[in-house]
Amino acid sequence: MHEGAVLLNIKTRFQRELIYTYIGSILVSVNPYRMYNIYGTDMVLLYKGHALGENPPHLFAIANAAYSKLMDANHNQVIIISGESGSGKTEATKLVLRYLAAIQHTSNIAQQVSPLMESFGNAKTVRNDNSSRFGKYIEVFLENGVISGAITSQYLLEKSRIVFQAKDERNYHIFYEMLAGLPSQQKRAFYLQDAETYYYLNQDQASIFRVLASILHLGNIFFQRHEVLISAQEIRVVSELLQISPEGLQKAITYKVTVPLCALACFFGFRDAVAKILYSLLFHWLTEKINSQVYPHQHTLSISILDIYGFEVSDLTFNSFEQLCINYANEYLQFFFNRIIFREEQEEYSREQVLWQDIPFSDNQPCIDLVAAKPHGILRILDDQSCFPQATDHTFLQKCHYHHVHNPLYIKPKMPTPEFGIKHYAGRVTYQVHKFLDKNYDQVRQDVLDLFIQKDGEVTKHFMVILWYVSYLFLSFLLFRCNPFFVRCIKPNNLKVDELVSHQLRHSGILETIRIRREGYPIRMQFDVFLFRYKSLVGVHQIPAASGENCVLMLSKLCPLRPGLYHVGVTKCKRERSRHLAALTLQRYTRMFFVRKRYKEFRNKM
Ligand code: AOV
Ligand code: MG
Repeated sequence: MHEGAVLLNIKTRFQRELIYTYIGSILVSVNPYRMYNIYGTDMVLLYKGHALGENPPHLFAIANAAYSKLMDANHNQVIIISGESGSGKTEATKLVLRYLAAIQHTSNIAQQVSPLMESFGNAKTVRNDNSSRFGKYIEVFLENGVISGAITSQYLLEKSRIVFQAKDERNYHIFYEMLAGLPSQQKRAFYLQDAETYYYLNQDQASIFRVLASILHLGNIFFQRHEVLISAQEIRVVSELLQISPEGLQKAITYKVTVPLCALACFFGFRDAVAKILYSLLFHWLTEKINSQVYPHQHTLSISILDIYGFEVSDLTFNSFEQLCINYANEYLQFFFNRIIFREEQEEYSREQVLWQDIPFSDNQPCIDLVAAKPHGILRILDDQSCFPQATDHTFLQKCHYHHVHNPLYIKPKMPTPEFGIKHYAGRVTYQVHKFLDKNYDQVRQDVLDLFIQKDGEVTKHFMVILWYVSYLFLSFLLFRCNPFFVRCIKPNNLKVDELVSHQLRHSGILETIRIRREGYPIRMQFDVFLFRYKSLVGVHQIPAASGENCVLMLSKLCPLRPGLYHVGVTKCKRERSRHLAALTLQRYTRMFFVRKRYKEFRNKM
């Protein structure tokens, strides 16, 4: 078991149109970029009620395992789907939801939640035409095994996209959909009917369009040649759409442009901050609206699915505050993955009462600390600096350099460029500090909030509580409550399949998992399973009684045994890794033994 072998396996299977592979209990999914006929009712029935491993690897098997475990263990389950941008996380999320609905013939929650969430939260990027620009955590509640409702939480919507898109990227789908849809009466009627059927949103659509339209109008407010030439028309339209006072808006904007030093920058900053806050309020409101339609009567046990945006490492694009947040979320997910996999190993050993030594594993806690630990984590410094009126991106950067220059995971640029680097688990990323302070400050900008508070203080305050909950730490409390299943999505590249895939494998922690297993006891088999599997090799027809002694007896007939090469646990027989047999697992060993024996028989016959 090494990188090359894993890679070859995944590749061969992929070429045979088998996109799913298990590595231990982890499901690896390689995005085929075309729909195979593997998600129909026949497949649902095939996987329903069958344990992992009974059928070929499939996402449905994981969904079924989560369901069975919830029923058996009476414990919350979570399916954590990770992988680079465009690797298939969101599609996998929808398939899991589809499976859960199909096994009990209930309506598909995904069908109700996904289209709207994707319109407002997904956009075309260079990596994925339907890239999620927010993190999503869907809890599906079950009462006596039957779906009773769902709650969707969303995290860290990428707000900068509303006012700025990189080359070849687009704004959120909804803007184009609205513009394409509205002029055509027929299309609009169809959409309204659609929404009416599923969400009962028809009476609210006007306000949605009002906010969206006002965002577009806001973007068109310019001023020319350093003169305050904001058209009264624009002010009127925007304030009417937003139902705020035109004087308030005018005053706020004029105040901004009269600040002498940074008039232009301040003005645009303010304008964009209003647009961003408006959109995120809309997105929050929408999520709540969707939740209210499918809200469970009571919070019973749940199966949750986590689908966040993938790690973004690129030297070609500009990495800013958003990328730091996205990458931190992924870093945290990796931390969780390591802990769980390692803990599982540890628990298995102690359950089986097998002595073992500590196995080192690459822990990314130091990186988590660098980004977010109190008091000097980078995001902490940023929060701190955001409270000082004199602070700038430059002072923020200097503080980061000061506190972390000796941290091996921190990269201070050799030249005095306005950037810093972080060695993440998935690679090294350089962040440009330009606008870091503004972007962080945007989350809580009082001058922008004041605009809306005049109108309806209560509602706005309520929204702000949600907004402040930006929480890069959201993952911790949610995930540790549940029993996890992991799906690692991989994006193939037809030009450079191996290189690209091996990079993702290495950085996903899958190879690390294999290493940890190999360092300990890679092969563990239950006594009865072991005896059943190998009985014919020793010419026994009856399965011997399931005991450790019988396993050792059988093993000694199969291959030369030395004490220390194997361990007998409470329920399982384990083969220890030895220096000589490092790569030779028991399974392969006995297979070889078997083949040689057959070959001898064959030769004798000839
Ligand atoms: P992502 O969620 O992982 O990216 P998506 O789930 O949006 O990626 O997948 C990207 C595209 O790949 C989809 O639009 C489909 O065309 C295709 N695809 C994904 N999974 C499958 C599948 N199982 N079978 C067939 N086609 C598939 V991002 O949201 O960008 O991190 O932020
Ligand atoms: Mg996605």
